[in-house]
Amino acid sequence: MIDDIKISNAILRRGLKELQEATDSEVVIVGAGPSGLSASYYLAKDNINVTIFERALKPGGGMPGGGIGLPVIVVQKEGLEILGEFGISHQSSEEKGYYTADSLESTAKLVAKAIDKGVRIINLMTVEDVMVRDDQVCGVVINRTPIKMAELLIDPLSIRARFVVDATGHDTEVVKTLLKRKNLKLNTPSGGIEGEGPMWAEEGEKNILSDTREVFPNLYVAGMAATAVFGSPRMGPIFGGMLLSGKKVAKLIKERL
Ligand code: 48F
Repeated sequence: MIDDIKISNAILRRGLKELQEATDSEVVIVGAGPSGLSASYYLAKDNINVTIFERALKPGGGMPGGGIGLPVIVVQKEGLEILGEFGISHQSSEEKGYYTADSLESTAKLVAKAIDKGVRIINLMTVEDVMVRDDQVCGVVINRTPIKMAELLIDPLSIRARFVVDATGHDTEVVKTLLKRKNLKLNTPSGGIEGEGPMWAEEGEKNILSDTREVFPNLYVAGMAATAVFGSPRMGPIFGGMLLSGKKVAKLIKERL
């Protein structure tokens, strides 16, 4: 016999337990796009307790949509090792030196491998603020996405984290919330967000690894958030840099844990 109330309780027990466990994470990654997923995997592979908060219903960010909705991404030679790590198949394109992968397979495998390693992905959860103590980021403030969408006046919850990664893409949402607080400046030339440059894939992909770094004590940027914060050009549907940026931010954080 199947009992409706037991179904409810099974959901509540596990869902609330996961959320409660997330309140004390070693690393919180904001955004489950390619850079956030890659970062989470490489951290969790070394047994680090990682939570990703993703605003949308489904993880993947800009990856599943490929280019103009065709389910294909391009990866350059430097990114192939990461495709191999995730078991993502790729083809050599007729455009020599460019490789293509199925964007849906890529997203699915990034998500699956991250979860296999123990990453907690909590969807429909918007990070709306950061916690700062002694001039250091020490956590994030979360609220349910539908509550934010409906603009309801409902208070959020706080999550402690040793390190936070802004992997929110073009919008650099975490960094923006930090800059709303008085007297806080980033470790960038202007002290703020430099702003993304116009499309130039070669330059953007060249800069992404040096752009991936700590921008405020205990707050790192990865992926397009790193590009936007440091003022490098955007690069469209080439994803090697996003995956490498995730791996790099994981390495930087691991060195400090
Ligand atoms: O945009 P997104 O895919 O970021 P990324 O990892 O990758 C960028 C590429 O997809 C592409 C590109 C490649 O050259 O240019 O754009 O840098 O994923 C960002 C994720 O963050 C979520 C958002 O829903 C998306 O899934 N997100 C954004 N703001 C918040 C958030 C927030 N405040 N709280 C939680 N999640």
